[in-house]
Amino acid sequence: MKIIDVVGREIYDSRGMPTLECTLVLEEGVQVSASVPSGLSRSSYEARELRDGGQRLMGAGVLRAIENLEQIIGPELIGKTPDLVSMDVKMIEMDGTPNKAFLGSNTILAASMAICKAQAYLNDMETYELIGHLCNADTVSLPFPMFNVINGGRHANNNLMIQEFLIVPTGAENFRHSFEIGVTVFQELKKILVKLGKSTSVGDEGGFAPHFDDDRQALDCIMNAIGHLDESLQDSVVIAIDVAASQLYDRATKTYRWRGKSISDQELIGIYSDLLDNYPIYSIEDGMSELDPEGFTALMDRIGDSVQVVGDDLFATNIERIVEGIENNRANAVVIKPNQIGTVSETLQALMWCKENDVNTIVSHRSGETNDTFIVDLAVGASVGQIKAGGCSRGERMAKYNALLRLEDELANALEDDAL
Ligand code: 2PG
Ligand code: MG
Repeated sequence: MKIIDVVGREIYDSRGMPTLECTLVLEEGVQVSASVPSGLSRSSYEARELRDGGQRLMGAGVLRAIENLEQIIGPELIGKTPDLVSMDVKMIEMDGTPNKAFLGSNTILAASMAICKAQAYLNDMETYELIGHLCNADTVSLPFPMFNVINGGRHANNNLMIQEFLIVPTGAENFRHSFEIGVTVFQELKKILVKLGKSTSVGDEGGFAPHFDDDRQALDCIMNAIGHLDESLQDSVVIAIDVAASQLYDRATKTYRWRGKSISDQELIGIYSDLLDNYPIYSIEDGMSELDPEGFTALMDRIGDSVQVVGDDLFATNIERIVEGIENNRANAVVIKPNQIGTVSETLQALMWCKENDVNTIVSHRSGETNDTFIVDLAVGASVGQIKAGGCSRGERMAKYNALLRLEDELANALEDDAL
């Protein structure tokens, strides 16, 4: 079945900002669509989104991306059978820049995700099955969810330094049980915030976003909420933070701005050590700036033996950066976001390298999302250990968690059928 048309559409993401949807029209009237997310605390190492500039939609329109999709990429795809790997290579070649700045990472990724879904459809597979197949995996598995319960930094209009406070139920029996634990903690946290007279409005990623005395008070509220769980579960719920420290970094003075003060690498690491002594934090993402790789190594030296030290902005899902960073002891885990690199195949290459080298990975949403659940297929198909897809609220975040719930049921049914 061949592609007969490639159509771009300007749609809007969860922040109400324009983003790109690509529809592939196949023979026999079949249509497959994919839409791309957009980050706010972006890394300078990410592939470049193409935006229109100018006055319309604050310069964020994607009409040029649509033009590239329909007039440059489209003619290459039309008349061919969807094939992710060769088509990604072709689009990278047509772009010709190191960071996809010519065609736009949003343009290329929207096409790449749609091609992946179309190829799965043609092979009578679910998208996660095709991804598993492309990763040479014999089995697929569900990830541990990292639920975002409090938003700070650039994802909220509050005074928190840390961008994301997440909880991870490690003692759950299955994904559905994890989700029940996540929802319970989220709802208990809401009651605690109400009692404290704090706002229960949510931030960009669906976690609560009130003002706090400081970041420790946010952690205290989370611990208090976890304390409302059944006693047998309380100790198995751990905390992760994404500091997104690139946002705090002053390039000129090589210091970090923390609660009105300028502090050094070592002082920031001291703050983390203190948090680790007081809270069950198992993972720190972007504890240092992407422009401070030595800071990452210092952090690894201090806590890397016992804590997941995660690089997100540092690596930008770029395999070369990941290899360099892991070899130089900058982190022991990697965030994977398809739109940081701009094609599905390059995302899979990064994931496979991590797997082969025993490096933990976390598949992640962006703060500006659509209802596309592609990252769920990616996490399950490539058997990625962890996924962060936001809080237990907001439709675009729930779309991912609900897709995981459905997939869990589907996989269980398939296992039962096999056993018969
Ligand atoms: C992050 C992401 C997603 P953004 O820093 O990990 O949570 O944020 O999409 O704004 O870059
Ligand atoms: Mg991050």
